Formats: sequence, C-alpha cells, structure tokens
Amino acid sequence: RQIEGGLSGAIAKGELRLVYQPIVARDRLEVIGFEALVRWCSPEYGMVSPAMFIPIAEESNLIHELGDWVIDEAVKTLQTWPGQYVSVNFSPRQFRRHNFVGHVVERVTSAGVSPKRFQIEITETAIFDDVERAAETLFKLRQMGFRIALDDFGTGYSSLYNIRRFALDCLKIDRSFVDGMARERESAAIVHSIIHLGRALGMEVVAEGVETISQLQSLRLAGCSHLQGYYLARPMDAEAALTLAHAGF
Ligand code: G
Ligand code: G
Ligand code: MN
Ligand code: NA
Repeated sequence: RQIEGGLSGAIAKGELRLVYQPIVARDRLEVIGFEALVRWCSPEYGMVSPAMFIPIAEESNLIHELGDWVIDEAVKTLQTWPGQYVSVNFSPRQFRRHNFVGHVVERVTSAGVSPKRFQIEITETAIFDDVERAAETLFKLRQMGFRIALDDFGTGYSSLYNIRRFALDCLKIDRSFVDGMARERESAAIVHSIIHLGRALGMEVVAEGVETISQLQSLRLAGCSHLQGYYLARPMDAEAALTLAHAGF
C-alpha cells in the first residue's frame, strides 16, 4: 500500500520510463517493431519491476492513469522511428474499460499516428471471461486499423475456435515454451503447433524469450517468422531504440 501511494506520485514526478525491445523478422533480422515495457525508477524503492507494480495499479484506477501515460509516451517515441510499430501491453482491466476503443483511438490518432503502427498486446485472460464482448472490442479495434497481438500465447485458456473468430494479427509464443524447447518434447511440440496455427491463419508469430543461438536456429528451422529476446537485444532506452530503428543490427 506504500507502493500504491508512491506509484500515484511517480507518474506526476516523471519517475516512469519506457524501454523498448526489438521484434525482429527471422530472415534478415530486420527490426519491424518494438515492445514497450514500463519501468519505475523510484528514488525510494529503486528500480521497481512492472511485475510488482502493475498488479498493484490494477487494484485501483491507477492502472488507467498509468496506461494513458504509457500510450502517450509510446506514441511520442514511435514518431521518431522510420516505420516500425510499437507493441504496448494492456492488462485485462484496461482492455475491459468502458469505451476502451474510443479511448485508445483518441489518444493515438490525436497524436497524428496511424493505428497500423500501434499494436495492442493482450493476454488470453483479457478476452476469455467475456468472449462476446472481447470479440466486439477486437473487431472495432481492427476496423480502426490497430494491430492486435495475443501475448503469452499457450499459457491461458484460448480455444482454437475463438482464435479463429477473433481478429488477431500476431501470436506471441510464451517464453516458457521457447525455454523448454530443447529439453522437453512437449514444449517443442507446442512451439511447432503455434507456428503452424499462426501461419495457417495468416498471423505473424513472434517467439519470445529467445536467449541462445541454438533457440534462434531451431525457431528458424521450425518456420517461426519473428523473434524477440535477449539473444537479439535486451529492452533499451528510446535513444538506443532510435539508433537501432535506423541502422538495424
Ligand atoms: O519488462 P518485464 O519483463 O519486467 O515485464 C513484466 C510484466 O509487466 C510483463 O508481463 C509485461 O507484459 C508487463 N508490462 C510491462 N510493461 C507494461 C505496461 O506498460 N502495461 C502493462 N499493463 N503491463 C506491462
Ligand atoms: O508478459 P510479457 O511477455 O509482456 O513480458 C515481457 C517480459 O519478458 C519483459 O519484462 C522483458 O523484459 C522480458 N524478456 C524479454 N526478453 C527476454 C528473454 O530473452 N529472456 C527473459 N528471461 N525475459 C525476457
Ligand atoms: Mn508482452
Ligand atoms: Na509474453
């Protein structure tokens, strides 16, 4: 609860930062987008992980204030890049917010940014409590031109039927499967299945948490179209992302 108080001041005091992790196309390692990840540099608590403060923000309306800050900051940075998209995480409560679509449209387009360069990352949890409502929200977002990614895919409750029904651009393979790929037949089988599913349905498939060259090679061989992880690059500040966006690897 101390953290909660600190967090509400953090936005106003400019203690939040976004870092950006490249999302790379398999073939030429072209940087096609960046995932935005929030960081809280607190003078009191030090570097606080979003894994710690997002759940706290989720318990109050602070999540909306924080989310708006993230959108605005991501959109500002995006405008400096030559063409890449930014991929922004939204928690289930943000996604289920009243008039979520209108809200995001307003913030992105009023900055003069095309929704085609703004990817909304949500998890299966965000959509599977109320499938009908989520389908409607996703349909409207897609109609406005936004990109939609399903994050941590494979860890939640998606049914294949609903995957087909939803308007999605991208499946992100959860890094636990990438990590297990070399050791366990089950993980390898899941990774292969997601890649095939995504390809068959015309979606971009991003493998997350690529940490080694052998993972990179296995994923390439398996036909995975996009990669993200420490082996390629760690999340970086806006300045470093700008350099990479222009120069590439
Ligand atoms: O960057 P890191 O691995 O520490 O992120 C931890 C978790 O916090 C991840 O699940 C990530 O999706 C989430 N996260 C990071 N940035 C944001 C953000 O801007 N908004 C939301 N809702 N979640 C975020
Ligand atoms: O839940 P989500 O997929 O949004 O979480 C993304 C988190 O994964 C970020 O906090 C980011 O820092 C972390 N991450 C990104 N690449 C790697 C990686 O190669 N290995 C590990 N362990 N974590 C990673
Ligand atoms: Mn994510
Ligand atoms: Na993920």
